[in-house]
Amino acid sequence: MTKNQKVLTWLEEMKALVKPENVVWITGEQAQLDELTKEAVKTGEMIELNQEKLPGCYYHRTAENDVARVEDRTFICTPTREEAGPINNWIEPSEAYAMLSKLYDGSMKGRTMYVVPYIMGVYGSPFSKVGIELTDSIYVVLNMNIMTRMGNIALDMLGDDGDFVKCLHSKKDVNPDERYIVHFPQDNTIWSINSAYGGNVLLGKKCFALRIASAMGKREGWMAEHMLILGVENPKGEVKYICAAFPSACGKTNLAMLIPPEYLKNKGYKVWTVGDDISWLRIGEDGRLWAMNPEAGFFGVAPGTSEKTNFNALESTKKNTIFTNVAINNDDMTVWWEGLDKNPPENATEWKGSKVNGKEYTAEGGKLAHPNSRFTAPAKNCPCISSEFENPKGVPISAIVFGGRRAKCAPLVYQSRDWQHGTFVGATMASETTAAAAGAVGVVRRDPMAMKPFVGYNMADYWGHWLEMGKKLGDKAPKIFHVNWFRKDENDNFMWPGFGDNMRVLLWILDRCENKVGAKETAIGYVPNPSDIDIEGLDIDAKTMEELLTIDNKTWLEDVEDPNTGIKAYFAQFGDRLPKEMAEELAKLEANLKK
Ligand code: GTP
Ligand code: SPV
Ligand code: MN
Repeated sequence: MTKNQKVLTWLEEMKALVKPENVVWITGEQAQLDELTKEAVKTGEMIELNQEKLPGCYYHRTAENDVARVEDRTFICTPTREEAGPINNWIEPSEAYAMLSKLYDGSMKGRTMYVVPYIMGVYGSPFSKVGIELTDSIYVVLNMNIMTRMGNIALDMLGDDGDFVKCLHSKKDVNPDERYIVHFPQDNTIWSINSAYGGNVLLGKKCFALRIASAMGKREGWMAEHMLILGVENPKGEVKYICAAFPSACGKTNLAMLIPPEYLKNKGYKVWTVGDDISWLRIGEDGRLWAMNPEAGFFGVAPGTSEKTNFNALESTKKNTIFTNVAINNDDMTVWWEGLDKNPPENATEWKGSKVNGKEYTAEGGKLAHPNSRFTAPAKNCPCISSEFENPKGVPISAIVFGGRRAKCAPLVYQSRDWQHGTFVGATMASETTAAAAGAVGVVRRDPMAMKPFVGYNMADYWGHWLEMGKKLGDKAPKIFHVNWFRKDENDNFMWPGFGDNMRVLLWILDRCENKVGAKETAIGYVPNPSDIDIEGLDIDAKTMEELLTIDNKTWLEDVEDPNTGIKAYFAQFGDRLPKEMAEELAKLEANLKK
């Protein structure tokens, strides 16, 4: 398959450890994928869906204890604890290898080990990188085929002497007490064991393209970010690109594929999707920041996805898609989830596998689909996929947008004063937790740049890297903004309609980038004059709009000073590794708020 000695040596070592019955190289050829799909259907690992209504679509159910990322079992094993930093779990590397080797010993006995070579990025781009994942799961192979460019194409790009990220995955017996997702940034190595859920096992995604790649980016002068990439086309046909970082299940896929409101569509505005989750960013020859999407598919949240909220995502799932932990409509073997429509199937199988009357079950408050149920869909299925999706150079970025789920505090949108302040805005982001990770949902926590669970080194050094990149970019740096689609009123209702109407905010952002519109200077940055956000055709009154854009200095001061959740306390844990620029910005914010 390959003459690359580094690959062959590593493979022999791993085989000796996990002791598989067979080894199968994944070529990427359709015939092989079809065979594997057949086998998975035979063993029950996958369920065939209605091939007329959903051609090429299959269903997979994970273990009940294995439905989300496990942040408390995720480790960054740098040589010293300080390199991993205070917000990452850490084990000394040799200790981690020793502990895990015991778990992996014979973990593939009686099983087949699939060797999955894959590219993050497009074939031949100097920005792309190769990984090889060893796995005992057909589900992983079939998902990797959607999410990456997989098979011989990757070995070809690797060549006889290329380096690659070494990924070892064994679902073993899916024992949650011995589940580990472990990264060795110095060795470009990832070891994942005892899980079969997406983010824990599709090792090209969060493990490589964010945790390992963020460490590579720091060493090599680029950035790996938890960001969607979209293009906004104006009526003149000019396209401007935006990157946006929101925490897991906070609206990246939705924003990346948004459909503009009718009145803007009629004027000729369009949105194009380049990526929905991860950006690799570099400074181009022109000195601007360029972004590329290293993935080939979407691993999207199903609940809440409907024709109304995200038509393009729904369309993307109509063929060659794998659904995980949604509900099945047994009448016609199609899928259903909360928010798809108001008609839960009567003859349903809920995500855990019980047959239920879906109407009664949901009426009693039961959830047919797991809140973190997902679809894995090829990006090429997306009706609004950008013509630049496979451009090996990526796209030039005009604006970076941070955002979170904040019922209070953060306004609909504001702009930072400059890159340094923008870095501070990203570093101090907070958001309510979601079902994308195991643990409590709805608790506000700091999630800097939406990278809390994904940074592969010390978060303080990562902020330093952001500041470095800003210095290199100088006046060509993208402008940095913060948005919040999730502000709630006293009755717990979202105040902003969100989804397609977020386009109204994007237009303000792009106008600011081109100095076409004014703004109000506040303690936290520039906020729109309410009349500058176009609310034509929206059922929203001027008072609500005011409210959405109000900065309450008292609430903000609490956000700075709260001894448990405040920015000050958060920064303190980084000690003198905190860049002085961040301390400066904090002092400035505090002074502004007290004015
Ligand atoms: P990951 O794949 O976990 O990284 O999530 P994501 O950031 O791509 O989030 P996604 O777009 O899948 O949205 C998650 C949930 O938020 C879904 O249930 C959406 O329906 C909901 N959502 C997305 N955008 C909006 C919005 O503008 N307003 C409101 N109220 N809800 C939204
Ligand atoms: C996220 O949790 O941010 C995801 C899904 O995009 S996972 O691949 O599980 O990380
Ligand atoms: Mn994500």
